[in-house]
Amino acid sequence: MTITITAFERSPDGGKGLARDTRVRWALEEVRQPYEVRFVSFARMKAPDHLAIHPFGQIPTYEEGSLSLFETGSIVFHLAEQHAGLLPKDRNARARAITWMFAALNTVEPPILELTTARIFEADKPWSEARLPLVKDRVRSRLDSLSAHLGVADWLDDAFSAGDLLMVSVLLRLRMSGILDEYQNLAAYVARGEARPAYIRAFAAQFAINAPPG
Ligand code: GTB
Repeated sequence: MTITITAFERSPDGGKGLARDTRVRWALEEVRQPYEVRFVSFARMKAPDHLAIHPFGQIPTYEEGSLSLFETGSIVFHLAEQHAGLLPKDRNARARAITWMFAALNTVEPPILELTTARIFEADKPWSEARLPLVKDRVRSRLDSLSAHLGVADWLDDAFSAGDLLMVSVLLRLRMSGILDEYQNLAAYVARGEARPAYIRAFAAQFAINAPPG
């Protein structure tokens, strides 16, 4: 059955892979599932036909036959359940990998999103300069713990899993801020994720659409 995802008609990041369709593309590549992409404009995202599959009017979405999903965590989990390659077979290892998926989205991603908001959307506010160090420290607090857990390991829990896919995707957003490079093992962890052939294919696919001309 054909899988169709949605992505920005033109991503504001110009192909840096920061929009959330990249993590879904990455998961699809890890499990070797072909997919099609329906590109949507910001206006189209708020139109009734898109709202019918994404109540919050966002990308990405996932359609496969009569199933339509939104939320990258749910989409990656669905793929990991349906196909081998993203979740271990052992029951406990599988539960731990799922725990890391939640940790990436519920514990690590929120302060990173807050930093993006502070750096980009609130930069012109009179209180922005005073607030930024507090926001950065909340990110560092999460990274201190994550870095201590990872130590010298390659992945969060033995073999690469959907937990790593989401964690790397979340951490990637920090690169521009310079904070990721304060943590040598986390910077290497992200680079390890980006070096996976499946990530390289996913990145190239979104880059081909979003790269600035020339
Ligand atoms: N929790 C949801 C999920 O994980 O699926 C969040 C989905 C989401 O935030 N989607 C964003 C969106 O559709 C795109 S990724 N925004 C439009 C809207 O809300 O109206 C967020 C994003 C946007 C732009 C960049 N960028 O240019 O760097 C990076 C990330």
